[in-house]
Amino acid sequence: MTDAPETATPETAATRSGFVALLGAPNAGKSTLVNQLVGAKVSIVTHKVQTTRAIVRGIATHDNAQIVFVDTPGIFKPKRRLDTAMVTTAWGGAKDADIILVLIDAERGIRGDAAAILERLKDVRQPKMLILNKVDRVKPEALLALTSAANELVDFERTFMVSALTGSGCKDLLDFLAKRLPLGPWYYPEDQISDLPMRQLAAEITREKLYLRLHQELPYSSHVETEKWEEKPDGSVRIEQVIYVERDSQKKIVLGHKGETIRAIGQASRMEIAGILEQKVHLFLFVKVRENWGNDPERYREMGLDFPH
Ligand SMILES: Nc1nc2c(ncn2[C@@H]2O[C@H](COP(=O)(O)OP(=O)(O)OP(=O)(O)O)[C@@H](O)[C@H]2O)c(=O)[nH]1
Ligand SMILES: [Mg+2]
Repeated sequence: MTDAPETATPETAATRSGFVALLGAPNAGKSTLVNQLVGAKVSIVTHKVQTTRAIVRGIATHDNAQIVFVDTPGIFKPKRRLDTAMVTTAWGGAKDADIILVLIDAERGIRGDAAAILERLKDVRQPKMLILNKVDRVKPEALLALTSAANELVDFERTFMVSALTGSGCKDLLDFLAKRLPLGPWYYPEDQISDLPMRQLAAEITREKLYLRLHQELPYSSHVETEKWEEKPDGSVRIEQVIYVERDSQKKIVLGHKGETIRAIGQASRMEIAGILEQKVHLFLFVKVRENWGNDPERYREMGLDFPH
């Protein structure tokens, strides 16, 4: 009974792979955690709610596993059409996942949006892990109380306590996921860390700078698209982006006094894009008023969202 044919080569038998979706209320730290686990910035982060608008996949390899993290928009009670598209997209991202990580901001606890998410998770069949994030901000006693309260509501397989910001607890999570995912070949080339095209990541980076710079409702009324991407013979790249806003008064705010605001946004964005590309970047930002962009199907297509009718 020797020399039986192997059904798989040792390499393929050893590899694991799968999709791990992160769900949670806005601002729970999903994008920060994806960036921390991938080890590079693939998804933009701000202190404001509703930063992530569409699905962003960040890819990590750990031990013999390729873990595809699916960053989703925060889940909340939608009001506008764009909100509905974001929330539908978030739940959709969970549908195809092998494992779901449910993020709770440990400082906020189970309130409002987080409570509603836990309620709806009862109907989700995939294995679910509870991730208490921002543990750098709370006392251990509070974490234990939160763990038991959440586990009473939902049948979590495991609970992890992490700080996406400092990286605390993140290696344990990666170790666990790398073993927990099913056997199978990798989905992406070994060195790929994101599935977002560079044009889109560049638009996201500008949107991040806009969020960081502007206040109140303005960020939510704006949208950024990369319109031109031209590689120059001298090795530099010329990028043109349009910032869409809804009203003329908003355009004035984005431009700022003598164009100061847009210049600062452009400079911060250009520096970050250049750092990623390792290339000299000439970035040109234009502001356009498009009153009803929040109801324009074409804008949704650009963002990778379905248009809710
Ligand atoms: N102190 C602390 N802050 C954190 C941690 N993780 C994330 N944050 C902060 O929380 C804020 C929101 O982080 P994001 O990663 O954008 O949150 P998100 O869940 O992706 O938010 P949406 O995309 O709006 O749904 C940012 O200011 C982060 O720096 C953490 O572990 N500790
Ligand atoms: Mg996010």
